[in-house]
Amino acid sequence: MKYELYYWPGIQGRGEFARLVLEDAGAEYVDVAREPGGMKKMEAALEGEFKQLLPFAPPFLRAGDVVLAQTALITSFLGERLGLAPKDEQGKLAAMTIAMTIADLVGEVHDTHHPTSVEVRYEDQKAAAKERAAAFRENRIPKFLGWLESTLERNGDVMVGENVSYVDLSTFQVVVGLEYAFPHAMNKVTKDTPKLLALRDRIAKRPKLGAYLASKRRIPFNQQGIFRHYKELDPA
Ligand SMILES: N[C@@H](CCC(=O)N[C@@H](CS)C(=O)NCC(=O)O)C(=O)O
Repeated sequence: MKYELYYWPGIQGRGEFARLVLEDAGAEYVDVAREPGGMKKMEAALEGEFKQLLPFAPPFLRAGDVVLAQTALITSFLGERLGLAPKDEQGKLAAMTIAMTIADLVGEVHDTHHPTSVEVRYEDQKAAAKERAAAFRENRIPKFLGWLESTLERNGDVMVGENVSYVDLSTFQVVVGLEYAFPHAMNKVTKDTPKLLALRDRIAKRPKLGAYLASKRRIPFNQQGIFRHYKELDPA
């Protein structure tokens, strides 16, 4: 099976959550929009090329005859197929629940730099962004990270079940993304999340994932993605 991932070519963004599962599992995949002519293929899909589904927005995935979208669903689908998901019903549902909560967190990260409108650039909504980011730093980062830490404390060394799953990879990504975007705010909070930091470090050292993170395939964080660093949104 050769998977086709469709996502914006210049950013990690939400597509990265899917890339991490594919890379950690050593799956064969094409990052379609990063290939020559790939943007046109992605646009065609967004205009209705696939009979199975009209995706609203990237990321979306084609796996043979199957097409699906929504980051949490894509990672769960891939995790279950590629041996990176719990096998029992409660475990599968717990994993999906955590993945969807991480998707909520990612949405809130996005809204710190785009609080008013998705279409308008950050520079034109800076005042609202400052207010939104302050509330995010003060209340939401501690609440979300505290919850991720408690989930780990309850379960052990991984987020769900006994083995590393796609949820651990997504947890890694959201932690490193937040550390890039909000280093000062994160410094305050991660003193109280030792298990989360240990998980981050263990995931980064996984052989296939570590090789991916060190490769050119891993797009560096930048100011077009979801996790952006603006000094004024993360004062010391
Ligand atoms: N809930 C969706 C959100 C998808 C989404 O917002 N994708 C962004 C890129 S990260 C996009 O291209 N949005 C275009 C739009 O919303 O018009 C998910 O988690 O995958």
